[in-house]
Amino acid sequence: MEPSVFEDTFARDNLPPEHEWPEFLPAKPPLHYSRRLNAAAAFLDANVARGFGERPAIVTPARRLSYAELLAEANRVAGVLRDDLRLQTGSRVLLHGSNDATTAACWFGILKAGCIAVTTMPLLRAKELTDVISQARVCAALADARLAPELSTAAARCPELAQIVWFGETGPTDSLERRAQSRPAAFDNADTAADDVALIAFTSGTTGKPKATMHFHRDVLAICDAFPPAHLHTTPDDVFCGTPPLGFTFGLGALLLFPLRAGACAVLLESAPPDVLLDAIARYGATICSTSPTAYRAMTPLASSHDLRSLRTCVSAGEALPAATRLTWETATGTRIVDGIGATEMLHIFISASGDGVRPGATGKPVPGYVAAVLDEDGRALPPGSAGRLAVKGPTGCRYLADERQRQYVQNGWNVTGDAYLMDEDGYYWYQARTDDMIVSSGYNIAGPEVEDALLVHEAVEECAVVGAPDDERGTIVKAFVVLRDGFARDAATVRTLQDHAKTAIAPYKYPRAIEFVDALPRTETGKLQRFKLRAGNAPGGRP
Ligand code: 3UK
Repeated sequence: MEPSVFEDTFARDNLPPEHEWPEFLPAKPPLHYSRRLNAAAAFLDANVARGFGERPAIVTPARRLSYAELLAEANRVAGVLRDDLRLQTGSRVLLHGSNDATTAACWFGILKAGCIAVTTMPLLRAKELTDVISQARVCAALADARLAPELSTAAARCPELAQIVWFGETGPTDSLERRAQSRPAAFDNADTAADDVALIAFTSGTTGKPKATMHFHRDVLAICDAFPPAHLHTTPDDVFCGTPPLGFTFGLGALLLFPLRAGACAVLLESAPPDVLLDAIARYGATICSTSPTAYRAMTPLASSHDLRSLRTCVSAGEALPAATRLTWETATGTRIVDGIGATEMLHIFISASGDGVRPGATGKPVPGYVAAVLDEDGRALPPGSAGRLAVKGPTGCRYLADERQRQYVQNGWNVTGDAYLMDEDGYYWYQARTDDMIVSSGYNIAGPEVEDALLVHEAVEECAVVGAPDDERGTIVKAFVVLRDGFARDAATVRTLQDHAKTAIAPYKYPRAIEFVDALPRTETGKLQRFKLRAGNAPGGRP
């Protein structure tokens, strides 16, 4: 490793030992970076230096910041951290805000000051914030004043968190805005090493203690120079928008880092339910939209009443994109979806497909710079056509902060994501299920998402989730939780209709022997189905 500039060595000290790291593939241009690198400079200083100062960097319903303005704002935040709060380089700074311009400026300011950004989602509760603060040994926080109740409760339990600076209109007089005003618009960026930690991101973990993943300055650039050039063909005229929070690395990359790396414009929306997102696409002339499969399903019936002519490409990630969801969206809007699997451990997307390379139902092929394999239980590569454990390596990879689970995720240099996948003869990767979501019923292996895809094409089905449920006779049966569209009855006749439909759409042994109608499906804040809650029988609004 390159000598670190960090005065506070907590992050480097708590990296896993190097023999537990994944293999990092030799960086090829454009993924080769100099040994000293402050990633924030590549997004802000570099764009201003190349004459983009007056171009729009961030647009929100309330504000519009040019690259020069965003650079000045980030520099002032960096000044507050270094000269006002007197933070050492290497200090972990909690960033707790929604998708807005201040949160974005703070993110860059933290990196510029040589501190480590611990970005969190606004909906986290005191308990979750307490875990994050204590695990990452957070020293200071920059937080939206509207989120004060939960964060203050957490802070009271965390002596290591010595300073909180609030931002937003309702903030107190020593708000971040006030402090920043008295700092200069220029800042001498910390001379970080390319392999100094820039970011600690927590997994949205559906079960167990959240895992803190660490990412270096070079990783922050590597994700921008891998997936977007290969599949988005970004230009400075692009306008990005979407829903994932900046506290989720899907959102950080797709809504902030990808646009700014390209000198393009990031539209940030605090919350974007389907009609708001569709409005925003029309209003800001968005060209690239990133959100979840669920959101595409919800937006499809509304699409025709919005002007979406500016839209060029859509990105779907977080969960598998069913072929039916892709088809109905593409038919309704004339815009193609780029599906991509990413993970917090990998920082962003590593398998994807776009344009004529898309095979509906498959995720795609490894993004240039990454390689993938499907492994058996003993870590041997399986031949095409067999389902097994997905393994990847590339310029980014998993380094948990002091966590035993490092040895589960990284095996023989591979990042093992916990997904069951199949590779076909042409090298396309097909998602099956989370490894622990595979259903074994009467000796058959059944992937819940395949049954979900089959049900989703039926007109009565709005959303559904399929899990294994205990059964006296068969051990485990396939059970579907279904949210019906308006106008369909929650009765035995509908159950039978859906079962008959499934039997014709997929091999009959996979049909859901049990169907329960529910009002909604349990999801994480990042939009993922919480199948474990359904297995435990905790569906919201369930009616037997
Ligand atoms: C699942 C997918 C099928 C898969 C993420 C893009 O989701 C992200 O990160 P998380 O750590 O979850 C990782 C897990 O989510 N998954 C994500 N995308 C897909 N499954 N098809 C997909 N397209 O189980 C994976 O292991 O929350 C996504 C960018 C950054 C991210 N952090």
